[in-house]
Parts: sequence; structure tokens; C-alpha cells
Amino acid sequence: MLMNLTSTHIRRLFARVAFGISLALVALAARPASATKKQDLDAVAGAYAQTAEPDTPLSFYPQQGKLWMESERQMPASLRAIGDDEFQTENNVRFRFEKLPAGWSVTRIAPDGGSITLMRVGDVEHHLFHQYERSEAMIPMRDGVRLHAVILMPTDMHEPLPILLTRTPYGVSGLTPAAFIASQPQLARDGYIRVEEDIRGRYGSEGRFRMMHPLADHSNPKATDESTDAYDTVAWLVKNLPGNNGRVGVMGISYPGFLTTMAGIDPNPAVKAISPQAPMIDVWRGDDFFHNGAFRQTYGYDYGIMLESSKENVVLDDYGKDASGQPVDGYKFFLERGSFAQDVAQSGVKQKLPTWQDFLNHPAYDEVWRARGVEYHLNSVAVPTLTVGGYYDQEDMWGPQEEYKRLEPHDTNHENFLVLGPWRHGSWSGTTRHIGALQYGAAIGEQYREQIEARFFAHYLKDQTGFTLEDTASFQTGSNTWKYYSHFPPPASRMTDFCLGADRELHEGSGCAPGDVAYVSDPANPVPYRHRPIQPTYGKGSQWYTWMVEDQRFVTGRSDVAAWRMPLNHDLTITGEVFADLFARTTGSDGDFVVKLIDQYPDDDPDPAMRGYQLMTNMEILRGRYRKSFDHPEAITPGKTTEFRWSLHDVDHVFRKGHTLMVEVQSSWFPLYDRNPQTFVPNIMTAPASAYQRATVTIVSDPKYPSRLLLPVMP
Ligand code: PG9
Repeated sequence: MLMNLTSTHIRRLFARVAFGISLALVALAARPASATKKQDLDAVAGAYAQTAEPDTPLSFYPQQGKLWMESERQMPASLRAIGDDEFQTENNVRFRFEKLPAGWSVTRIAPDGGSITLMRVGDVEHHLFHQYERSEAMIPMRDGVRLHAVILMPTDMHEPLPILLTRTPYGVSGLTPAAFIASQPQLARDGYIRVEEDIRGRYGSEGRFRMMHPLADHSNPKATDESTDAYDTVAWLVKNLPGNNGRVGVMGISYPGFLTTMAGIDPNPAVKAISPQAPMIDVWRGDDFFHNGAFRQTYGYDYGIMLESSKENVVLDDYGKDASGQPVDGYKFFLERGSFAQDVAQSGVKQKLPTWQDFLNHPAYDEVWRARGVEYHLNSVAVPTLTVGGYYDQEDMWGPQEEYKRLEPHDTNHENFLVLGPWRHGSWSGTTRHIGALQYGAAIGEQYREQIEARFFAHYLKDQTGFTLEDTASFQTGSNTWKYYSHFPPPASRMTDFCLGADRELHEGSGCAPGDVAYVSDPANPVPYRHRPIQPTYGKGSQWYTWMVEDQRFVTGRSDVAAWRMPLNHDLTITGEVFADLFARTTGSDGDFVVKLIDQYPDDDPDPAMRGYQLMTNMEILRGRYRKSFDHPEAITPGKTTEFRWSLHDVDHVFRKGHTLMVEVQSSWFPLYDRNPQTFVPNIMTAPASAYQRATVTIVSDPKYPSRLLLPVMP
């Protein structure tokens, strides 16, 4: 049975991130006592912020006898007095002021009761807000299909303005001037004609939706795909929107990031700049649905329902309820079902969701996935491209790094730019100073948006000066500083071996203790990838967003997780791509290998939250059957030492002196990835219960088979 599905217009992705930020603020539920007089509005005037997130203060001020509020992301709004010290917005959000010993505070109380307390941090701050007129259009494509768009036209700016376009499967009706300002304050202030469009077959648009529509043959003038739809949309906008300057920028995060990349392939000549942010580039190689052939079971299940069971998003709130009415833990839910074929059979979903069918029938990297691989079309920098990605992107980390790498050899005009930071999926659009327990020390998303993103578009769309990025900007963790490189990875980094010894020590070079490290991997008891209980991806209270920075101590010490350590007596900086190169034996005929590179903080770290913390810097899985070829899976010979080598992605991190460099190897990561039965079967999606067998996995260390990590060490 399909449990508790809520059909809802999900917030547009930008708004989703902004919402995430406001949710993150929900913490304290103090009920302050009455402290102000109804009339005494001057007393409470000022800018208020959370102590840990001071970068988007909310200002309150009196005007014409009423209390008003505004922030960088909030258009001025008046509040209704509902008590001596309490005020309310149109949307029933309440603000209660109180004078505490530390100064004035205001508690924001959401309609659902969630509350946060902000402290007065300074004087009232006013911001520039342009006036926008909102309209909607149905834009005809070359095959007659019409796509729905929302247009925000600035009415208080009189020079010709560029157009900023985002195309999305997530619905555009929420685009209002307030939403634009809330989600993209810098760009809204700079002044653009803002357009968002529903892609083919989604929300208000006509036609048929195809998940990650493969690129069509553009020599056929009738063929359509996301690239031609972007082309036709841009042609219509430039022709029909009054007061535009003939230049269009395209941007988007994630699926809209992929759509942005597509707008840059055989682009309309009016497209002058694109910013693909967290773009999905290849969902089998390393983005949403598979990583190196290992199937992302929770994501594939949840996202298939979300996008394909209706024209509008359907968000899975829970995986059902147990006998006591509690939401079922996703770990238990997927373990009890078994293979993905069982997930589908027991889902209660009546339609044959096309992407679920692709998962079931095309587990290997065949034409279905290769045709969707965008990397094969990145053969020229047709438009200045600013690609943005997160080192902790839980959905599309591979895409941005691959996009930049593919374009870089063709970058004759120096128009291929990359920005990487320790962000989760899209969180550079927020104004936060941390991800999970990891502190950045500054609002690095805001720094990126103001100093790079806004200037990139202003440069290419408005001929303004100030965009100075040479090639790559990377926010380096460990040192918490921005680094600027003329190429990524910087030429100075040197691939250096760190071998995994039989004594469970890591050594730089090859002098490792010879011998074996073994563990038993049991599909009946797989290693969880994050703390349980596990909620559906975008369900209520989901901890999905930050699982990549969870403290690994919750699994370290399990008998099926092998660990190697190297205490550091000097700083170790790694910048570039990390590889795992394991020599292993297994008693099974198939198996998965997960390698995690970890920075273990000292027990006396100055930040109490980080004492002993095991922070992953790199992590990735390889499905053993694909070790030689992604399209031709091959069984592993039981008992034979076999090489497994794969990339753990890019990094820019300083392991500090006094920290411990640590590597963990395990053979499951559940239920993020479906379990490998460890018996070779033709299709893991339909593996029978009898195929799931325990296996002893042995990591070998000797001069002939030196299991190791390759780290890009900076001098
Ligand atoms: N990660 C989502 C996605 C992108 C591309 C394909 C499938 C899913 C997204 O956030 O849009």
C-alpha cells in the first residue's frame, strides 16, 4: 500500500532552501512575559538576529503608528498589534517582544507553534526593493506544445534589462516578487526581468514529461528536448518582453541545474551566461539514482513517486506507521521488502512509473542511462559558464565537478568557472554559517552570491565590472578560507599514496604492515548510512539534508566496518580528486565497497561539538560487478584477490596537526544504497531472498597488492 502521500506544490527549489534555513532556526520555545506597552514601538525598534546566524537580521521599526518589519530577504510588511508586546503578520506568524537582561529579544512563533528567539543586534537596516509586476504566459515551442511561465517585470527601472531564466519541473506558480526577494535577494536588488518556466509535461505546461530528457538530434528541426525548449523559450522572451536588453542568463539548482546546462548546449544566441548549480550530469555514474552502479534505493523510490505519479509533486511524508502510530523507520521498511522489485510490487502504486521501470529493467549502464549522460555533450564552452557545487551535496555532487572537468579542455576564452564549497545540495542560496556541526566561520553562501554569482551575471548581462574570478573559487574546510585557483585541481597538488596496513594503520607511501584485515558483511544487518530512524527523503523532519556530515562514530566500531588511522603531527592539505585503490578478496561472487576518508578531531578540540568528531571529507561506493566495465557486469571470483579502484570525488581540506587521518571500508550503506546480495545474480533489482548471503571480505596489504588511497597533497 502506498502510505500517506500528500499531493502538494513543493516550493521551488530556491524557496525550498530558504525554507530549510527558517526551519533550522526553530529551536527555543521560551514564552517571554509581557514587557512592552502597545504604543511604545520605538522601544523595540532595531535589527534582531539569532546569535549563531547573525547574517540576515530582521529589522522592526515604527511607521505611521504601526510596527513594520523587513530584512534582506523580506519585503517591508506591517504587523497587527494583538497584545501589549505581541504582533502578527498576515500569515498568522506572531512576534512577541521581551526585554531580557541581555537586551531586547523577539520570539517568532509560526502558526504550527514552532518558535525561535532573536536578540537585538543593532539599528534598523533598510534595503532596496524594486517593484515588480507579475504576469503569466503560455510560450509556444517548435512542435506547438505550450509551456507555462511566470514573469516578473521591474516597473521602477527604466533602462533595458536582461532576462534571468530558470526552467524547472517543480512548479513556478509560487514565483512572486516576495518569493524572488526571499530566495535571491542579491539578484532581485540588482534588477532583472525574472522568468521561471514549467518544463514540458509538468504543472501548467503542456506535453509529456520525460525524466532527464535525453538530448535529441538537433539536425532534425522537429525534434524537441530540454535544450530546444530552452532555445524556443529564450527566442519568445527576447521577442515579446518589452524593455529587455536582448541578453538572457539561465540558472538553476539540481534538476533546474541540469536544465541550465542543457540551455547552454546549442544555445540560443541571446543566452549570454549560464550558471548550472548542482547540475545532475549522469544519474548512473554519480548523481541522484546510482553511484558507480550501486542503486540509490531510498532516493530512486521516493523521487520516482514525487515526479511521476502526478503532474505535480507528490511528497512521501512517511513509510507508513507502526502499531503504535509512529512513522516506520526507512531502514526497517526497505530491509523487510528486500529487492527494489519488491519495493515496487508492495508500493501500492498502480501506474508503471517510467523511471522505476528503467531501474528495474536497466540496472547496468546501457543506452537508457548513457543517452541521459550530459557529459558526452560538453564539448565546447558555448556560453560563459559558472558551475557551482557542494563538497557535501547529498544529491548531485558528481555533476558539477564533471561538468567543469569536461568543459575545461575546451575553455579557450577562459569562460569556464567553478565554485565549490562545503555545502549541502543548493545551500549556497542560504545565509547560514554551518552545515550540521561543521562551522564555516562566516556566511559563505552569501559571500559567494554577492562576490561571484551576482557579479558574474552583471558582467555578462549588463557589462558591469567587478567579476574577477580567474577560474575556480573553493572554500577550503579545515582552514575555513576561500582559495582561488587558476585551474582545479591546482597543478601544485601531488597524488600521494597512503597505504592501508594489516595493523590498521595508514602510512604515507608504501611501507605498510603486510597482511589482511577482514570483516563479515551481512545483508541481513547492513551498515546504516545515517542515524536511524530514517524518514523519507523530503518527508517531515527528514535528516537527509546533512547526512554526509554526520559523526561517523555511530558506525565506527561495528564489526563490519574496518578502520585505519594515522595521527597527524603536521597539517595535511589535500586539494583535488581522491581515489581508492583496494585489493580485496570476498567469499561472495559480488559485493559493494564503500570507502570513507575521515578527519577525526582531537578529544580536546576547542569546539566542544567537534571533540572526537569523525567528519567524512570524501566518501563513495563501487558496486563490485562493475569494477571493469559499467555496461558489462562481471562476477567476482570468490577467494581471488581482485583490484577495485574508483574516485571519491574532489576535496579541499586541511587535516590539522593533532587530528587523525582515518579511512573506513565497509560493504553496505543502507538504505541509501540497495543491498548487494553478495551472490552474483543477473539483475540485483529482482534478486531472490535466497541470493542475499553473508560474505567475508578481506582487504589485502602487501607489496604486490598494496591497498591504498591516493590523496592530492598540497606542498
Ligand atoms: N536532486 C534532484 C534531481 C535532479 C536531477 C534528477 C533527479 C533528481 C533535484 O533536487 O532536483
